[in-house]
Amino acid sequence: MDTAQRKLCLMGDPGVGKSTIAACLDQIRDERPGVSLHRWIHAGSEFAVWDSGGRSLLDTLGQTFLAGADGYIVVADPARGESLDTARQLIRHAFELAGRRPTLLLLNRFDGPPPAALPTDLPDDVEVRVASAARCDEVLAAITSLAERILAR
Ligand SMILES: Nc1nc2c(ncn2[C@@H]2O[C@H](COP(=O)(O)OP(=O)(O)OP(=O)(O)O)[C@@H](O)[C@H]2O)c(=O)[nH]1
Ligand SMILES: [Mg+2]
Repeated sequence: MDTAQRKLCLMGDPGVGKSTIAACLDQIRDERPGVSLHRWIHAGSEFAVWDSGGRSLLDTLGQTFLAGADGYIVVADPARGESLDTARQLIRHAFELAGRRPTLLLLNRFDGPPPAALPTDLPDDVEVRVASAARCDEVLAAITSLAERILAR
């Protein structure tokens, strides 16, 4: 068992499906105002997933929330264009404030068809995946891929 705990920060506009995604990982281990912590074990390594539920964009970018992050999971709803703009902004600011880290941009398709086009012009460290938050198999595949990039660093 790897004793180091990795921190993943889960961010995105209100209602894009962050908590639904987090619920695929494990039960909530800790709940504080504006943040829920989930614990997830992958390949013998422990990940703490910080869900920024109910926070404003600015709060999410607070130093405490982002401090020590090993990776970012940024969620957007491709049917809500502004949530993609927020996602790009969050990625840019997180890289500036807490450092460039492996990042998953998860497009939650809300059970609809996959988006016609995936966003481009994203930094190298960002992997874009389409998944329905209601389907944990897709979510887990996307987060596993992120975890493996973190563990390989
Ligand atoms: N059908 C369907 N509903 C979804 C999906 N993802 C999220 N929802 C629903 O959309 C609503 C918002 O999802 P949440 O997971 O609470 O979104 P959130 O990003 O955590 O929202 P905040 O914490 O308010 O920022 C809930 O009612 C979910 O059940 C999905 O893939 N399919
Ligand atoms: Mg939430």
